[in-house]
Amino acid sequence: MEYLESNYEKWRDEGVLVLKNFFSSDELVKIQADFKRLYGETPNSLSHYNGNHPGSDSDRREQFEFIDTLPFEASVELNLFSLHPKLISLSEGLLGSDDVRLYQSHTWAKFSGRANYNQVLHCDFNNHTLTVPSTEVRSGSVNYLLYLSDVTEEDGPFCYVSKKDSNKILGHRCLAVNKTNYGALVEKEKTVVAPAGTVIAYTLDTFHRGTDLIGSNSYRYSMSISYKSNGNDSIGFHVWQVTPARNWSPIINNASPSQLSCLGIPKPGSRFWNKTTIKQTKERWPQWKSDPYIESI
Ligand SMILES: O=C(O)CCC(=O)C(=O)O
Ligand SMILES: [Fe+2]
Repeated sequence: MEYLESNYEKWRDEGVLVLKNFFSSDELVKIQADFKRLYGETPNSLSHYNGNHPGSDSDRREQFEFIDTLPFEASVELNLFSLHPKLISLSEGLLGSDDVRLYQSHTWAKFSGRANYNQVLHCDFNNHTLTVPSTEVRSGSVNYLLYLSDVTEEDGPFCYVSKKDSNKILGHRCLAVNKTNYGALVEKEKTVVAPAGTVIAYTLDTFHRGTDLIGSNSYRYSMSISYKSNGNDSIGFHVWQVTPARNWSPIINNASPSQLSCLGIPKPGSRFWNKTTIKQTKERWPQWKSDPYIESI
């Protein structure tokens, strides 16, 4: 994690880290094949449709039309991608915690012409907490946007304003913009044009926005993923337990104890585990790898 040490101040002061090629093209082969199968490369080739995303207006609904939530009807690799050991350790480093939780995991495809993906600059805290972002970067949360296709200027790149710049323009820790200062903020915007495999990490108090796909046949594959420290009840998004009817087996059967703990499954050694809970969990998930849990009691 050398890049973390050299980038920590940047993360704290700017609120964004762009880690190009964090995932190698080899690591993306199965992931991209799944996206292609689930979403296709044009909206007309879609085999997957999830059009009921609640939004405040039709524009919003359209932007979020091709979005899905973990677990996915896809390979083990895609199901475990937001729990990738490299993302877990990056989150631990950025949050300063050795016990982190995955609280958001979406696949998301965008297609030129399908919606207007331009957003206004905003901070994401609104639907991650009922209060405001923490002033301590380590007690907050880390949001990731993962590029899973190459993103040029034409493919709807993510744009952001560093906290250093937004603090200068809006005043320290201002979380809202108005008509008077919006133009100055936009002038400081940086555009993330980057290859597939890039990870953009950003805090809940960093201004950013999605942009429109302007290529004639562009698509953008991405995942939006969020982590927080264990015990931080002020932040949330998904409740994993609420979807038992979805297929959790690729995850339960293949994830390591440390990956499962990011979903709230107690680690081996926790008081939760005893002969009864292990036996009954095994009955519920026969392929679950229970050895580390058995060994720990
Ligand atoms: O997709 C993007 O580039 C950013 C989207 C975004 O910021 C959002 O939907 O809150
Ligand atoms: Fe956002």
